[in-house]
Amino acid sequence: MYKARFAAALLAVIAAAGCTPGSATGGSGGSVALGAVIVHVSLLNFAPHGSQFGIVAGYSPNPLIVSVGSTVQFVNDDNFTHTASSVGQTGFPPGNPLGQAALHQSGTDLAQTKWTSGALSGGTPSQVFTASVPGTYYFGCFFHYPTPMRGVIVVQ
Ligand SMILES: [Cu+2]
Repeated sequence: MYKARFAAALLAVIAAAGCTPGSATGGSGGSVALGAVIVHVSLLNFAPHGSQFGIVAGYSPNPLIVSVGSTVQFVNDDNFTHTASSVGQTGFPPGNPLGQAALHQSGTDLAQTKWTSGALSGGTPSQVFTASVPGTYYFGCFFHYPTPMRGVIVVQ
């Protein structure tokens, strides 16, 4: 009896969490948010190619163009760890500007400085980012920047 009631309560909690907008979080146990534009993350699948922003790779679509007010979420399609971490709005910096802080999830809006998915293990989705301010957002992977993992999101 107790076990049955506990199981029912647990299911109710899970159902409630699944219905809460923006409830998705990074790390293990995160879920893909309804309505979010998904950026797939894969070193293996998305080879370097030229773009108006320079060579990009490791994310798809890349560059991604979204309207103001959209939400964006990164999903790691590989079976090893990546990040999607802001490197600013003025182009790709040389070298690797990403420090250890990139490994710890931060930010919920692309317009925030130094937003990062944190370390996304294989198959894991990031937190949801809102695209609230028009602009060009450059990002990359802590482990694989500058080549071959860097991307651009244009918010317009
Ligand atoms: Cu990577």
